[in-house]
Amino acid sequence: MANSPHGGVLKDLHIRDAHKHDELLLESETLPSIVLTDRQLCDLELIMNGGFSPLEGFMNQSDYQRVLNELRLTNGCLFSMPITLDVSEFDIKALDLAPNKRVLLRDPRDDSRLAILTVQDIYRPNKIEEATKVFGDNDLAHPSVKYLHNHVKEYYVGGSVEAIKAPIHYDYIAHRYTPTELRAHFKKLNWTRVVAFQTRNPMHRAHRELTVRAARIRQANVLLHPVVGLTKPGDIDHYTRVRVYQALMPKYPNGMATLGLLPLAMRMGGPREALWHAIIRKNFGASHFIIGRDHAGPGKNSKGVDFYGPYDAQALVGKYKDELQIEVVPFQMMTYIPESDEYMPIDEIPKGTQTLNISGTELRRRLRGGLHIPEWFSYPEVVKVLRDTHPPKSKQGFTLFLTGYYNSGKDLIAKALQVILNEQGGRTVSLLLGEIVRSELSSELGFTKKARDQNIARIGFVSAELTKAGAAVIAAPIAPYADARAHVKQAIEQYGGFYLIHVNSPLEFCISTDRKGVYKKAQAGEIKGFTGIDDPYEAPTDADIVVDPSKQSISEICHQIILLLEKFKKVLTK
Ligand code: PPS
Repeated sequence: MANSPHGGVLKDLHIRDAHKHDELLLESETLPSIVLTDRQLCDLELIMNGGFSPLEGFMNQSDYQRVLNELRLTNGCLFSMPITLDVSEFDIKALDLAPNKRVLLRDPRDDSRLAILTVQDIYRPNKIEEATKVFGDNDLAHPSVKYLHNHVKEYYVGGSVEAIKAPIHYDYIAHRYTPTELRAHFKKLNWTRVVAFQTRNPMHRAHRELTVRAARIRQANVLLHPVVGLTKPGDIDHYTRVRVYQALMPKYPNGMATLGLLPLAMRMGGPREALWHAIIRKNFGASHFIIGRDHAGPGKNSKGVDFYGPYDAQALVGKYKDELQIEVVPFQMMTYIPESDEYMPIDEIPKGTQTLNISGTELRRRLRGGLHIPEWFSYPEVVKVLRDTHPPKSKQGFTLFLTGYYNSGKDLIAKALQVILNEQGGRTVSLLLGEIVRSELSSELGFTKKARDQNIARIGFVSAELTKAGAAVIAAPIAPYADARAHVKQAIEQYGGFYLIHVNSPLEFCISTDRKGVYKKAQAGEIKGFTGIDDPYEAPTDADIVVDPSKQSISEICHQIILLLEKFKKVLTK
């Protein structure tokens, strides 16, 4: 038998409301609608499938206030996280929201109709109070405090929901279970004791050892229950993580573990979040829940101090142990002992024993550099998944962005570089000359600042996409404005290298060698707003290299650029 749900009854609203599905759908056509945010969507999915039982909707003011003050709903049931539907004053007026009104909730991804909310009340939260009580601090370094102040709208709408349909997912569907489905799964497998493991990170050998150890101690099976909704900004994307979990599953003894994905929007709320996680796992049927070091920790505050103590979460959940009715399995950090080739919780290791550890930062460094990751730390199958999505610098794409006056020689350099990189091989090479972009992408644009910025933004977008795909991009527009160049740099650097090359030929040189007579026309006023003549050029102050074709040969310049690429490990050597 799976563990009983929080509050005694699993609030699977899909089952409860199935008989009136057609009625709700018909009614929804007549209702005003709220298009949910990504976070509200995650919350609604778990309200509707019973993951947040005993909730049957978004919290009204009295539930909200009591959760803030006492970690309880008004009915006395333990609940640690406010689950609220935020709207703006404009929404309230435009949708004519008021108590007893009904409103349709739509999926932001495909606009589909998910649920009907009956408004109970509309209230204005005190965000500072919420931040302080829920997260312990009103510090914007906390991702949820930042979200609260920067994204959450000014009013909350409380009310119950009736379910029309669950949000559709296209990824890893076989691993997505509702609480009802997971309970049926446990029943089918004859699992009665299930220890759930929460994670938002890739799992390595330490995690496998920890979960197996927990299972052994409690004679239980293991539910890997990673979050695939919203996690901490900057985390490894869930696609990669789920492939990691899939690679890890065969490392468990056959039949010991199940992988289920949880579409939760985490709040990184440390102790309160741990309590909430335990409640959710109870709803999913788990009898045990692992809480390790720094559970759901957001890291450091603006003073450089951790928001929560490493074992605060264990302490808070421990306090409610009796009424929670899901047994918490606390763990200290698992540490590797090379001598016996095993992992042990750090508090159980005898003093003086040699131990090894690879931190998250060190792992990222090794991935970036394509450096060795030992088998005692992770499984080759897991490392392969991570290396595929985190290629070392040498395998990432890059963009060489040449900026300079018309006829400065930037096109000659760009074309020569294309040949050199093609000869080198290993990457596709894309050449985005100013005139090609102007005819293929920006033919309707002129040469005002706005139009030029738009043109450069398009080059930035295409270059970023190509860089993401591992290509070498050589872009050579005039790009006279520093802010537009900075935006391109920012767009590309998320995916690979960006190198700014200032082709700094003096204007006189550009004019005197202009065989096509374009400058003459500009000087005669036949072309208006021509860069260098009657339009500005902001010379970069942040170029990686400054070259000058009036003094250097194209070969010399290309060699200088190749040496720069080599320094950043962008030249693929055999
Ligand atoms: S920008 O500012 O980066 O968007 O300019 P770019 O896309 O590189 O386009 C410059 C080419 O268009 C021709 N041209 C002009 N350039 C500058 N100012 C004005 N008013 C202008 N009108 C036309 C110019 O010949 C550039 O050619 P290439 O060969 O690409 O440098």
